[in-house]
Amino acid sequence: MAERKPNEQHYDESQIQVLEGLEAVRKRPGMYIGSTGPAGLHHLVYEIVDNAIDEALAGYCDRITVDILPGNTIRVEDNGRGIPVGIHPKEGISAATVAYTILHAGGKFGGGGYKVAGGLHGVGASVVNALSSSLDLTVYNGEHIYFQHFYHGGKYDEPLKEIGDTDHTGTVVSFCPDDTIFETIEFQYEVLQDRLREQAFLNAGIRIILTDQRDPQNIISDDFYYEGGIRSFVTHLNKSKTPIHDEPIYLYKEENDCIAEVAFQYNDGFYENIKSFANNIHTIDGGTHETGFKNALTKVFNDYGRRYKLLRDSDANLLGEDVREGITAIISVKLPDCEFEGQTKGKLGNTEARALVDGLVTEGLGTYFEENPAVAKVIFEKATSAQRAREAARRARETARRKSALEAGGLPGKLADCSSKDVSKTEIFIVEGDSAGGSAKSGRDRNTQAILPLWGKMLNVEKARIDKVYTNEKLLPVVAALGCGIGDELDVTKVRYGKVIIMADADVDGSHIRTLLLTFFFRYMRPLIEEGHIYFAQPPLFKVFRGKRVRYAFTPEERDRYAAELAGEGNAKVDIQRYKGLGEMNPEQLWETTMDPENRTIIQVTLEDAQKADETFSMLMGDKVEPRKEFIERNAHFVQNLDV
Ligand code: 0RA
Repeated sequence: MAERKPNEQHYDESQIQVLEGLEAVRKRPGMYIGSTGPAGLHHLVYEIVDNAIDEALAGYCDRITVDILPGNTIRVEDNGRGIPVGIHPKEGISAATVAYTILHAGGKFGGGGYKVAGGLHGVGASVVNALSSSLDLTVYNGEHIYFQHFYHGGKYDEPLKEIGDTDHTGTVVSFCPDDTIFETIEFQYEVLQDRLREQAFLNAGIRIILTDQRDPQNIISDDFYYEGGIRSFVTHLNKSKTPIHDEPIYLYKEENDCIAEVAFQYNDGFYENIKSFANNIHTIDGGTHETGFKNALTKVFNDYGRRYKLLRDSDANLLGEDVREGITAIISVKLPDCEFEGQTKGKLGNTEARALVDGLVTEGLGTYFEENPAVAKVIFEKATSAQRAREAARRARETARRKSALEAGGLPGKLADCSSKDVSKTEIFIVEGDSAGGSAKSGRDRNTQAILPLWGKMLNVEKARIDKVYTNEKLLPVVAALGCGIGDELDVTKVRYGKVIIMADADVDGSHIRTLLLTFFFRYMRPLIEEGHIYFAQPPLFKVFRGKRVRYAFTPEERDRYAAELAGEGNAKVDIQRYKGLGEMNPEQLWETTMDPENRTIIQVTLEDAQKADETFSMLMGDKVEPRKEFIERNAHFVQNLDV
């Protein structure tokens, strides 16, 4: 056996430490990546891509490719300088190996620039390695190619090795998540697609190519490259809307190593869609940068209005909600050191970000309005019309309140209420259609379950302001039954039921009503979603029975499995009934399969679901034909499958 070099000995010692560190990650993956569900799984990809984006932000990389390979191996390649391969002075092993095996090896690779990760989790490459069954690292440094193979959560038999020559530079990482750790290792293309598209928008000029090669017969790919950066992001978000001015307004400022940029464009709708980011991390709960933006926007509008006598002296000031009606905005800041607050770390805390963005918008938008009076005029008129509508809504609300005070307890006539008032137990089923409503009423537990059948014509929330909700025959009963108010008057503590369960058929109409209601909740009662009050009922699709033995199936796979089980050895005849709608079930069946808390499955609606519904809704109901056509073509197969 060859004599040991001092270097190798050091290498063995550090390997032991390394494995202890990585073992901690494998024991408590949730602490590092949030969960071992799909969100945590996809997070692994973001960690590796974020490292490549850091290299791009440092100015050395402009192309990142992400491939999903058969077996759910992910391959991420960048054309940066290549991870440093020299021996790390302290650890005595290659710096690349350090980055992939030592927990919080500075989290990042050191060096200047804005480290994009470090936000929600930002845990680095070693965590990805710890949670992978295998990982291959290849580095091209312009002279040589280096390679190292890891297996079973970061173990390695050989150090980083030179394996050839090259005149290219870059880093390639391939990893396969450990299926003994994750609930599933099946990557979802759409999830990666959304995130990588967003990263390409946030980092103008970087090309990110995503390819799904899992099915050789059906290779899917997207090439994300946006010279316009967040301007293109705004255009993308507004694609199914009708903008009221041609180009997004774009403002940029760099100060004390901090960068702030905003892009926004108004459409003829009534809602605001503001997304903010800090170091490329979506700050879902906003924070200082968003506050700075909103304050400055309101200020600039009012100053402009007063200066040019667009607001008379007797007029009240425009409010924030007036000047944000119909806005689609992206706010992005890059700071040397981001601080995230709140329970989910979704809120930016750095105070300097508020002043930075406020200053940017105050100066930048002021100048923009001076230089573009025609655009200023249309936007300003939109804000004053929002102001008038807000006044009208207040009056409508008061009228509605006076009216409902005349009805019994202010509750809608069609509501079959429950007797309990204990919100920790009560639930309301919102049911489309009178026949399903009838079964639900007879089948329910009267003590805790209320039923509200919906009827009448739905309001197109896309095309109406809040005042119309108060006069809509379909939505008003929902508002009245829930009892917690809507819009900025909403008070979640007043909600009359702990669970609000939308019960609709598993067909196109049912999906329509779900989308409508979710959009309504998303826009006017969002805290109910945020606090987990909204659910979908899951009625079965099939009844599989042999005489008195009955099983309910929720998918065609379950149907087939139950049919085989019931048929048994002798292949006896099994009957299958397909439920076309809730109305076909008798009260007992509906109770047993869909309403009984002991047996049913209900699905809690997340804010993301609602956001998606809202986007789908805008597209389906908006004025633009093209995105609608595209959507229908893309989803045509779902529609076909519905009636197999
Ligand atoms: C040179 C130096 C440093 C990092 C990198 C290159 C680098 C890291 C990664 C991670 C993924 N792809 C990469 N490409 C390059 C360390 C920072 C420094 O010392 O300046």
